[in-house]
Amino acid sequence: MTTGQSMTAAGSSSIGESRLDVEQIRQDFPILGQQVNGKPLVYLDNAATAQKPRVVIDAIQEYYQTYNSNIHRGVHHLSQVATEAYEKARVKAQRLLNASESREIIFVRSTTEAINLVAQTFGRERLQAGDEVVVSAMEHHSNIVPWQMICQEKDARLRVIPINDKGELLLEEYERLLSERTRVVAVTHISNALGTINPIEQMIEMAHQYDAAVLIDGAQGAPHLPLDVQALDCEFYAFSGHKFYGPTGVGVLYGKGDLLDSLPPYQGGGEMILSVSFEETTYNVVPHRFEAGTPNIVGAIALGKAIDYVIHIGLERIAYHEDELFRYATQQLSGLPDLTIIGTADSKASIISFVMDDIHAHDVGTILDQEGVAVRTGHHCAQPVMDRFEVPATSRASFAFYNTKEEVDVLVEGIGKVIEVFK
Ligand code: 7TS
Repeated sequence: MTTGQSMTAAGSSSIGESRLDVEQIRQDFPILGQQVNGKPLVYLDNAATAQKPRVVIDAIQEYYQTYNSNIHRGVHHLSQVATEAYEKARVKAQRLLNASESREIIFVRSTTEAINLVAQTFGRERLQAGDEVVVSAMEHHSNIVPWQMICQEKDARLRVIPINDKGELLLEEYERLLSERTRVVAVTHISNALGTINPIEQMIEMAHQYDAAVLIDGAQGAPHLPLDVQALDCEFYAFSGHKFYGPTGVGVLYGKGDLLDSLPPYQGGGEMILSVSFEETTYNVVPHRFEAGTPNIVGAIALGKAIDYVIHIGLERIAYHEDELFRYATQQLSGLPDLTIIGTADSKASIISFVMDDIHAHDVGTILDQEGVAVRTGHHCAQPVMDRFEVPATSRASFAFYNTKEEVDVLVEGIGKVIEVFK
């Protein structure tokens, strides 16, 4: 943890110690102050999308009010200002991930698009019949289906790392799956349905022994853990802006520079070309080769502001606070009758999925909503996880750095009401 540093996280006041001043931070998120169903909002659906600090909201308004313009093509003033802001955001993402060059950052629509991009470029070019792609049994659908699609097309095989009853990957099974046929390992950093933090460093090293490329789905990882893609040595790392306190419609794909240079384009159009004629088109350099058409300019700029905001608070302090909340919530929920936590890995992030005896998750969610508590219910786009644990759905509370222990108490009281209603 960072200690003893005087930081002015979240606005103007000095925190002056390693703990977060959560009440101060909450002032930066206008949405958190509202009431839902006559109760103060308790927002515990951060794994689906996180709330936005005022600096992000203001950046969006400022862009449209003062310098809305297309980028990389105008000599006029507004275009230059917008281009500079967009490219600055790329450098912010580079620093967040500790990528060695800014061209290794590609702005995409979301994690989903990032994974499709890799499957349709790297996968399309490198996979041959009989090759294998390894994913895990705890992947979000967006890290399964794009691989399934390209495997079908190439007559390649999708292999799946199984998980144990705690929701941990079985590393000895992973080792057995790896071979000279493995071209890609695509695995999530943190499971959105179970909260498991996977040992990706070790998994990347194991994959590299077979020269397989590794894509890390960082949709849940990037907002909650400090990252260093150079130390990790993964080929690709993907995350979504909207789970990182930024806007929807923008995300980041990191790829190793030399590898990106060697890949064909994903989509064709403006911006990704150097020259076009009906006889021949030459493609632009990385990252522009992968950013066809007018991108989400304001999205990238506002994501840059979110990155500044998060870095200012400090991902280590965020991880520490969220871990405290997670431990407290786990302890409180474990004491409740008729409630079972799904996903009890030794290494977990601040995501708690649970089921209640004879009560459907949607009923849990509806009653909690009456108390102002927002949780997600359903299969969380991870149906294989539901199958593995033989449940149709779970209720899921997922925490961010602006959540408090008092909010955990409201959740626990709300679940008490659920029990009252159904027993
Ligand atoms: N990967 C993981 C691990 C995710 O949790 C999600 C979204 C995605 C990929 C896809 O992200 P997107 O931004 O491209 O949609 N997870 C969730 C969730 O848990 N609830 O809603 C969306």
